[in-house]
Amino acid sequence: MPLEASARIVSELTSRGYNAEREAVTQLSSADDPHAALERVMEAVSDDTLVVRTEHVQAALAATGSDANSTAGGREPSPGHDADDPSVSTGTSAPNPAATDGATPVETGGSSDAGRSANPDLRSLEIIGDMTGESTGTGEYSDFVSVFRDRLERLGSKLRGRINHRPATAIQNMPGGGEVGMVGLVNDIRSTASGHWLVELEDATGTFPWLVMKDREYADLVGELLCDEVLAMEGTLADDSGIAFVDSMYFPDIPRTHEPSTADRHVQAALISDVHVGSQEFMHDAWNRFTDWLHTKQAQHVEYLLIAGDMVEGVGIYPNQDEELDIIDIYEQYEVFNEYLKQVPGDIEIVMIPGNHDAVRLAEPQPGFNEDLRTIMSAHDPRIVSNPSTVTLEGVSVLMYHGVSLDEVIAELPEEKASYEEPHKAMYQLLKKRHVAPQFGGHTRLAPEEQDYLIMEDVPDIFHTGHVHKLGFGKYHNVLAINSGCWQSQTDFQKSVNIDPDAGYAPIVDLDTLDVTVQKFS
Ligand code: D5M
Ligand code: FE
Ligand code: ZN
Repeated sequence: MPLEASARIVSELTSRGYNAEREAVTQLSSADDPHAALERVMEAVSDDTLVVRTEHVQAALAATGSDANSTAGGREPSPGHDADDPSVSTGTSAPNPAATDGATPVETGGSSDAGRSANPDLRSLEIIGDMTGESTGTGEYSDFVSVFRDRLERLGSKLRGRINHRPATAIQNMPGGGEVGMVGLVNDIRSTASGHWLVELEDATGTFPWLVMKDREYADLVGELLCDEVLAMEGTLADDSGIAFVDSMYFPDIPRTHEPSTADRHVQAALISDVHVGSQEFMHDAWNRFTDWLHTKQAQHVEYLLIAGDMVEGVGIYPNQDEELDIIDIYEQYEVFNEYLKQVPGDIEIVMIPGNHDAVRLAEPQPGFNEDLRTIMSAHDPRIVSNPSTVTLEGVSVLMYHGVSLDEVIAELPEEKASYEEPHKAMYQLLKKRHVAPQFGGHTRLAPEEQDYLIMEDVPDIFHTGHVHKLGFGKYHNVLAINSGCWQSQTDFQKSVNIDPDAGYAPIVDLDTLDVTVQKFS
């Protein structure tokens, strides 16, 4: 009964426009007459209430004297729990005895679902790099100059200490035959008639060509290069000083010694993306199962939900997309998305960034949603930030980026280094380049700003992307890379190009260990 009763309460609350804390739902479903209790709470809460909280339920139950045990705070003491701590769960029995997780619940014979373990005081959530409202770009040539100068300066500083480097113009004037080094942006990559590679690097003073011989160990790395990424090269100048032969190549990269931070307690985050509400292929059944699961004991440690873009299907994103739309009005898509968000327990913190299907500018960095859309999506009070942004959860930094550049990395790099089947490997490449979307002028549209918001200045503990609709995760130099799948079944376009999406999965990360488990809802 608990899960079913809770699910009924949740759907009753959402149909009336309310979101609810897990514990509030637990208490309602445990009442002698849940329906009557719900009605009393509805009468008691004020019109502008968005989230029905435990206090509301306790106050309503206490006010009617239905709760014989009520204490001054209207709280019902529960065996085995600290009744003075309002955050400690009073929901005690697991709905499914098979679904225990080690923390044996106290069996009271009463009913509950989630049995919230969260103490909101233990939570911390900080946002870094949200550029919403900070956009200064005008699209003028000077902005392009500034953004690339900033990129070269900041990523270059990660390389300059590692080699003895010179500016491009100084290298041209050095005597032939000497050892030389340079830090620059990749300006051009060409193969020569004899099968060697010519990589042109650019810095603030000019450009210089570097020749990678096909039989050298570094030849393999040329296949990983993308235009406009920052790297360093060392080599030997030709006799006429017009070119240098590469001996070593360096990427900004994640230090191998990187030790990720972890949370001080057992707490989890669900990482998802690509919900695509409004598409005929949006999998509402899987979503409902996911949000029902979040209300269960098994999910009691899930206190954060991160959504990495493509909340809705949008309109006019691809040719003929309208033929597969279930909801044709973009605002209505967000309104319905908001209804689905309400099903998420009200005591889970939600952070979201936009993706290429969302109603914000397409060029990256994408600012967070505007006021109108924030108002539409306000029921669960999510934190809405730019794409990309970094959110630090109890010390664990998560770089969230929608992932449009992954298409490009996968298209340009050899299969074994990046593929749709192993999207996390494409993410490794971005980590190595310390930039979420290095290449300018390709598939990924970039908006020039005074500073380059797409740089990974600090090493994240977790890198979370979506977009390619494939689930994959792994570690690169101890950074956990997760691409989170989607909630949309295969579209006609995906069928035509043989993309088989991983739909209806939720990867769950233990923030205390960075271990991942995948929950399947499809
Ligand atoms: O992207 C979902 C994935 O499918 C991503 O890898 C791009 C690709 N995709 C989907 N539709 C198209 C069209 N029409 N052209 C090119 N690539 C496409 P999403 O952002 O959800 O559309
Ligand atoms: Fe998507
Ligand atoms: Zn996308």
